[in-house]
Amino acid sequence: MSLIASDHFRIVVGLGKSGMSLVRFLAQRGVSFAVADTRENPPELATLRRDYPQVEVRCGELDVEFLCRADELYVSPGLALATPALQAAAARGVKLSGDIDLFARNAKAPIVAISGSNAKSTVTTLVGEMAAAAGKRVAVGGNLGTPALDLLNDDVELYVMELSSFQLETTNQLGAEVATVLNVSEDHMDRYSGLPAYHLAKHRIFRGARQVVVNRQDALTRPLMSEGQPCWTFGLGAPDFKAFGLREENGEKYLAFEFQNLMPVRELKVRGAHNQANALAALALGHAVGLPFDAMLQSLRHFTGLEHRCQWVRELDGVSYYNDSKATNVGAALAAIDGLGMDMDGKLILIAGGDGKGADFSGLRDSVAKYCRAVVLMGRDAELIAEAVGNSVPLVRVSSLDEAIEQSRALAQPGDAVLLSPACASFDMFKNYEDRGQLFARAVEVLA
Ligand code: UMA
Ligand code: ADP
Repeated sequence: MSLIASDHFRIVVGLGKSGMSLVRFLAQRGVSFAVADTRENPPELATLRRDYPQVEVRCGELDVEFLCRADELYVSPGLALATPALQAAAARGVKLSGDIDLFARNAKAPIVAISGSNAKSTVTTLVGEMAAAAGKRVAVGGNLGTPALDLLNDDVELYVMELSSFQLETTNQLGAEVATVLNVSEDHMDRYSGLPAYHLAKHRIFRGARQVVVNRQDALTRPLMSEGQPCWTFGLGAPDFKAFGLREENGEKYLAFEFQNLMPVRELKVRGAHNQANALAALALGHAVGLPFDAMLQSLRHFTGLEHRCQWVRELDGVSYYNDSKATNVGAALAAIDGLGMDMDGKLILIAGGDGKGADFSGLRDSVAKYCRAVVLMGRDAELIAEAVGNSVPLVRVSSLDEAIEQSRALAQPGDAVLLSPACASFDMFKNYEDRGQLFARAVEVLA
């Protein structure tokens, strides 16, 4: 049975990856729909024309009259619901929806739902690997990798979903088996009126959740309205009941659950306190859905981290180079600066800057003063960062990534590390964060 009314007309707004997954989903179920995108040449247009030539597509500025032909619009997470044409359609009674509610209504297996400002992809991947190690038929995706609707399959035993605030804005009832907001710090301030609006969007993940996982060190991760569900916690302090944390015994630090030590922290391959928090969060989520500890710990021992997240590239002249291109907001860059900084004897040469998405960079000031030898700034919002971090360390302005690497190399001393952790999106200078990270890694690899 398809859980979708067949007498309604729908329009998919946005023809990117999630839009195309909606097209496939609706077409397979014989639902009538059309497609709109504000771009003249959206990414999946050729695929749509090839595979579904009968579907009507409107490209370019959204036409409210056209949108109002629909009972319901499936809006891409990339488009703000505040877009005037969408609001005009909503005012005339058209429902604004997204792919995640549709996914949730059609998923037959329990859902592990993961949001947060940072660490979503890392924790989602880890829980997916833990479930696979436990022998579960697991599907992993959402904001990361495969769009939600493309994951639907009756054979799946567990869904592990990374969900962004953009996806959650249109999510009314997820009904996850366990849901978490890993942490909350400013991001996407070009789309939200402020932190409270962003926070509210993230918290929609808890709607209908049977269990929740909370970060003890971040009060903003607690559900706003508790429905009395079982609540597991994680944090870097020693754990108590229903809690995961770190415990030190005889000079050895352990990942621990309640009063049981699970595994020495030194067996983790990923570095930094933030990655220890991520391991604990993954354990809490996995435990909530009944994954056995031995399989989960085996996955943790093997996990070497994801590309572009504090990834070690090479050492040259006693200086390590790290690619943290995925640090597209201040919270992520801080985790890298603090995490690496407190773990090493030398100092950091930080390469930062790009499209700041309206962020307040002043949070970087103390960590830069404490752990950096210099900051190399590039990109559109370089001056905003310069103003925010002040004069505690030398600031060097550059106009390209190659120049940033050259200057960093000249500034670094043996024992230091060069860290690309921009605290900004990449779109002012690069295709995306992957492009930025790959160009950095390649340029560093060929340094002679
Ligand atoms: N756009 C338009 N007009 C449109 C539709 C989109 O100009 O009519 C532009 C917007 O600038 C938008 C961009 O195109 O930001 C991408 O929109 P899209 O509909 O082409 O996006 P998809 O390919 O469907 O990708 C979306 C998510 N993108 C965003 O939320 C911006 C992907 O997350 C996600 O993997 C994919 O759905 C599958 O679920 C990416 C992302 O950057 C990785 N997410 C943000 C993040 O992680 O910070 C939230
Ligand atoms: P997301 O999917 O939420 O963007 P990722 O796992 O891709 O998360 O990591 C994004 C960035 O956040 C990386 O730069 C990474 O180093 C940083 N990061 C990882 N874990 C944490 C954490 N627990 N707190 C803050 N930042 C983190």
